[in-house]
Amino acid sequence: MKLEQSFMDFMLHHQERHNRSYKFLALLEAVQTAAKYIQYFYQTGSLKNLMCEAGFVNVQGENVMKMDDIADSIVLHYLRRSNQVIYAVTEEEPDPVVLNEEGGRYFFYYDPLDGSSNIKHNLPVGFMFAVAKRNLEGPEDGHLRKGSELRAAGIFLIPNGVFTLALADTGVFRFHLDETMTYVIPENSERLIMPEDPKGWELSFNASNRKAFSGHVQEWIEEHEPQYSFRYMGALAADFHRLLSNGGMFMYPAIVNHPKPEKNRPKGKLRLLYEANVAAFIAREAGGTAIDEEGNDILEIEPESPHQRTALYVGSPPLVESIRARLTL
Ligand code: FDP
Repeated sequence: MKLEQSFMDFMLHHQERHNRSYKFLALLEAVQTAAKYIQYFYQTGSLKNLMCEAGFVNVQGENVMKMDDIADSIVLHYLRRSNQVIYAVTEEEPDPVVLNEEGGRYFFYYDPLDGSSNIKHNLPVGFMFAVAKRNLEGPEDGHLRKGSELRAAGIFLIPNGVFTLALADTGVFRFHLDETMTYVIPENSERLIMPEDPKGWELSFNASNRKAFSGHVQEWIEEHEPQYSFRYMGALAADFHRLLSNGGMFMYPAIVNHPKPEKNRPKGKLRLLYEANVAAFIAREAGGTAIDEEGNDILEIEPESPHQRTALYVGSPPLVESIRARLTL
């Protein structure tokens, strides 16, 4: 009989080895419980008529799906129960949700169900999150944290049952949901490092947008695309998941040449705090890197608002550096 190590056991040992508090464990216990409930609702959603629009739009003007709403309520419920979170920034609420201002230790930034267009097809979506810590030395001013100050970030791929977790200065680990609904780490798993060998590298972007990218980006794509396979699932959580294993680059460039100018997105589409930073932080811990349209490191962008958008180029350093050189010409 083969018994795998559970995620919580893995974390318990990690916290003990590094002399860390158990408060982070309490937070992650809440987070993984929420992910399992989301997984359950997602898997059974088609039978309960949940994979459709909820009938209202969110702060970003996007149609909210019933599953987005359910996933958000689940996450907020368990974060509140944990008592560990000062406030949470969620894609679904205009303002940060205050949870435990006095006693909380962490800031939690999340997208409860990234990749909404996949929902009605039952295709992969992701619960993406990032964690920063209260200032323990002095008074806490509650400002939004930049990516380089994060302590952890993770993606639950739903309904595939794979959980990727990056811990600051420690690395990236993958856990799989087993038959008992426990996240476990397969025996002899090593920390995940993006492959340096370009043989399996892939490019990932929405190809229908390519003529709307800047001239520099279009030129770069024309020069480089013949060397790589192209993959795009339409959910950052899923596309980035694949990229992390295979290497290459995921990009969602700024849209600056759209035939309908009102559809331009000069600041990019993805949200800095709970999409771009999550991918960038995980990439950093796996040996990768990430930049925005101006060539700035994603993790060094000082957030100005909870739902701030950014362009994103994330992946294997040689590819990201080569497009950085082009973007900063
Ligand atoms: P979605 O709009 O379906 O929620 O920012 C969210 C996101 O998905 C990402 O997950 C995904 O990478 C991107 O937007 C997809 O956008 P396009 O449909 O424009 O390709």
